[in-house]
Amino acid sequence: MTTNVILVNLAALATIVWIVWYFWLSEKPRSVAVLADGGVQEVYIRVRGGYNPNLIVLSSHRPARLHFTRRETASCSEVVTFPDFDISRRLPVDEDVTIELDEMVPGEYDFACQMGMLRGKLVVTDGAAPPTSEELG
Ligand SMILES: [Cu+2]
Repeated sequence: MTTNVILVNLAALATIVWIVWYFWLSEKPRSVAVLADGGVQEVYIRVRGGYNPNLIVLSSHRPARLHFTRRETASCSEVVTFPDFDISRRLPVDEDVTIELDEMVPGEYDFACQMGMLRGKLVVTDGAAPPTSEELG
């Protein structure tokens, strides 16, 4: 193997490592729902190259309202799906799309774009209200 081939392979490997880290391993800030009047947990999610936040902590004792706003035209993020709840929603650019969820059994529920490239997760805990950031550590 010539040096050039080795360098190309190393560059390819570095790219793969970066992709794995970026999409699956990097810790993005988690979000705790805001409790609105009427006891509904409100969460605002910005969609642009991913979901921000992509880790959302909810209480199992209250319904939730997820507001998605897609700030890009890339077709990848056009649809958001919640496979566990059989929900699939189109996200028109710059529109607030609200997904209403009833009280959920504690657990983890993934959401993603249609091809599963953008991913997020709801973490539903047994707390009476959304946990505070101190409780989360
Ligand atoms: Cu996609």
